[in-house]
Amino acid sequence: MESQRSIKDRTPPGQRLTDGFPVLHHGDVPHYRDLSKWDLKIFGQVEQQAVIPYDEFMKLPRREYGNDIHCVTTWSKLDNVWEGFPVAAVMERVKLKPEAKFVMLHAEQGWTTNLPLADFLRDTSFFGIKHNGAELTPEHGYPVRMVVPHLYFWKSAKWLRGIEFMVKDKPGFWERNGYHMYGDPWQSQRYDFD
Ligand SMILES: Nc1nc2c(c(=O)[nH]1)N[C@H]1C(S)=C(S)[C@@H](COP(=O)(O)O)O[C@H]1N2
Ligand SMILES: [Mo]
Repeated sequence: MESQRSIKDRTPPGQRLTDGFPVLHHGDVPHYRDLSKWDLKIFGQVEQQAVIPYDEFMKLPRREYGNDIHCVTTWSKLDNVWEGFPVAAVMERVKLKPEAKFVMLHAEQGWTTNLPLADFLRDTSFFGIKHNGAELTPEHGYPVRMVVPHLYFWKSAKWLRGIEFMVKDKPGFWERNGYHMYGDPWQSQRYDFD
């Protein structure tokens, strides 16, 4: 159990703990007025692409998740409690082609981040809608953000709109700008030369 490990053992090398919840992103915060226009598109290496409208997405089974998050800029925040949807609930809507090995997460305004399929499918990865009891604020990714807690937090796309399955790994936004392709906080995989 996470909570039985000491705080020191839960803090990756080079990280400092914070009780706050810093806001970090590139570009503007989207403010949604009309969520009837929101959908999540699942495409790429799938037999048939799927588009899940907001109302339908919100009806997926919800779960509570507890985790620690580690940002590449050296802050870590322990004991987050989230409400979200399991990745498996969304994966029921598509049939993956056997060639699918990597995922590109697409956010509003064209922001992207890449990760291996196996990391996306881990049962600790999820679509987050609430953090510590409150609906996500616009700054933290409202209405839906990805949460992949075992990788640096830049892989946790805010304002998620698309999931693309790929044959080969491709760099997303920060990965094209010098960040690591994988981003394991326990291996300090911060930059492409780490
Ligand atoms: N869509 C989008 N998601 C994003 C980013 C971004 O620029 N755009 N930045 C990432 C980075 S670098 C971090 S550290 C976390 C920060 O999440 P927070 O602002 O909720 O702390 O969001 C990640 N998700
Ligand atoms: Mo970050």
